[in-house]
Amino acid sequence: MLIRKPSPLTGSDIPSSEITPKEKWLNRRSFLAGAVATSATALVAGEIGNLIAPPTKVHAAGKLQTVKSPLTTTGEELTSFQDITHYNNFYEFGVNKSDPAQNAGALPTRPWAIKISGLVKTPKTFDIDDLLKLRPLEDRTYRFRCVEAWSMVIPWVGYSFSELIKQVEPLSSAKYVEFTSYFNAKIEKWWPESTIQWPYKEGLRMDEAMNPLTLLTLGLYDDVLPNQDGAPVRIIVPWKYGFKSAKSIVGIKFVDKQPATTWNDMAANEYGFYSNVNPNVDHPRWSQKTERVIGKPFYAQRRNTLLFNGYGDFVASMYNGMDLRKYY
Ligand SMILES: Nc1nc2c(c(=O)[nH]1)N[C@H]1C(S)=C(S)[C@@H](COP(=O)(O)O)O[C@H]1N2
Ligand SMILES: [Mo]
Repeated sequence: MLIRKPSPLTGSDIPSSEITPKEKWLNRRSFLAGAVATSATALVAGEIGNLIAPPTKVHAAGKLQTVKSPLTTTGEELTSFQDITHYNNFYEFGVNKSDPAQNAGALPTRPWAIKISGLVKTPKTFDIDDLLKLRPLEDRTYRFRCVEAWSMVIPWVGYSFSELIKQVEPLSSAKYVEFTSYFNAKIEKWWPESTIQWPYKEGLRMDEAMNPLTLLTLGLYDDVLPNQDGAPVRIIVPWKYGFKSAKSIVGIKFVDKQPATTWNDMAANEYGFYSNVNPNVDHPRWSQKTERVIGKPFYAQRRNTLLFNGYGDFVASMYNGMDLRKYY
């Protein structure tokens, strides 16, 4: 992405770790591989659509009790916990990929309130511990594609954001949702390393926010979110580039106009509001046709990027009639 120093595209990559995920995840993976092999839907799109229904209980090996979501992406190797937590973008804690792991320990994740306001019938402020109890927590593995053309496969924990939206009853005038990340210049003292206007802000159109794939994310690998991944709560929108997924959210506001968003403000010609993953629309400074899979050996890293990150069956209809070159 566009930053002052150093450019993430000119070699600040840290070597990806080869550390093996915990044994339980290997077990889960082989369980899933079996389930997929016997599933009639296994070949849908070749990539995703491998839905396993109904949700089944999985072993509570971590701190959070989760159920397997029918909306999980299967058949792809999970990125290791080590890579997911040591190769991050969280510019409040520094612009290098290894900075958040080092610095985000400073983030105070309790107490934590999320204020929901704007065009809703019942504005509410939720305590994070109530959000954790609001709905059964699901293990939802999604492919994650950063606009910088790298990707991971991450076993997130959470539930559909629509479940939270229902709690506040949006008015019909609510057309967009705006997310605001936590910002404290004294705590996140690395903020001057980029030219971002803090706090970090992101937004979705109402139908995108309501789409069942949009995940209110409270954990990963069956545990609470590590600070560097946006503790204690973030949003994950798996068919969009990673920067749409605001971390450490403190504010959710329902509005009638498309909200200003951080990267769009920084460089509108490079980062659109929609930012749907699209191999046919290149970033002005690099191709989006392929991506580097973090954690794979260098000779196996490149893979083709899929339109909507492979989630087209679930989301493409929201963009019917829209020119995706214009609304990038
Ligand atoms: N508050 C905040 N949210 C953020 C960012 C950030 O710098 N600050 N970076 C974004 C970008 S560019 C990406 S790719 C993802 C990275 O999430 P991860 O580190 O958990 O992989 O978070 C997004 N959300
Ligand atoms: Mo990103």
